[in-house]
Amino acid sequence: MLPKMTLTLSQKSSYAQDGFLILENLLSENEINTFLSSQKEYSKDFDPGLRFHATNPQWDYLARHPNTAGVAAQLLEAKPRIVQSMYLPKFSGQTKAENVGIALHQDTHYLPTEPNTLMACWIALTDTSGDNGGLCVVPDSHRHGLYDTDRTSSDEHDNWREEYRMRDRSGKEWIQEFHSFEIKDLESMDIQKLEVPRGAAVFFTGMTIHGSYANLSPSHDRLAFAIHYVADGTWCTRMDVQETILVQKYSY
Ligand SMILES: O=C(O)CCC(=O)C(=O)O
Repeated sequence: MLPKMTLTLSQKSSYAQDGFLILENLLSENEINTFLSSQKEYSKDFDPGLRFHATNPQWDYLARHPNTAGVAAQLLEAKPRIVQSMYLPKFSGQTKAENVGIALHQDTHYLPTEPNTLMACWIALTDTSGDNGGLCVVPDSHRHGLYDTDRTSSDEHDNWREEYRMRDRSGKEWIQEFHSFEIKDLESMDIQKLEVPRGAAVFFTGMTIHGSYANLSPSHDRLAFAIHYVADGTWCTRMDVQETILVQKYSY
């Protein structure tokens, strides 16, 4: 395991200003290979859900790692709680339809929390860029509230609809429908296609607009793993991810 990174003041202020921060060499080659080979036992159709870190040691390892949860603690200035984790592979050599991207969005739209401390750590497990469906962000988009949206219409992006059970702090429950959307009036020149090398990660706030396009590369897989955290004491309104896991050991 690589030693825990300590963020500089300039890294923290760049995260606060831009809404995201890229850090290189978070994971070692050995850690990446161990994770990827552990995934080979699952079939393509296996759905791990959003809380596989609660039962799978390799997912748990990445979600609690000093350079993921430890950095999240420093950015949140609080002990982090793991909300959800996702393995996000987009294999090369596929058609656009087989390999669509995730429409640009703000995570807070899908995962309301109170207070809003939601943040993400998106780890590149291969070299990623705009050429293989890498992560895109809109710098400084996190300071303008939730943007207006339209139902997803482009064939570039996954199209879905899902109903979730919700519960607020007072115990009130309801069902809420969520669906994929496009952010209205987004200028393509505002979208930054990031180059994130294998072993590096992008940390971004729940309000930062981000997403991706299809991997149209004939030969370069885009493999990524994302973990969403909140600060200890935060309430997650969606019931399917309400059982968050506290990572005790990192100071901030
Ligand atoms: O990996 C992607 O393409 C997008 C990931 C994402 O939306 C997230 O981590 O919240």
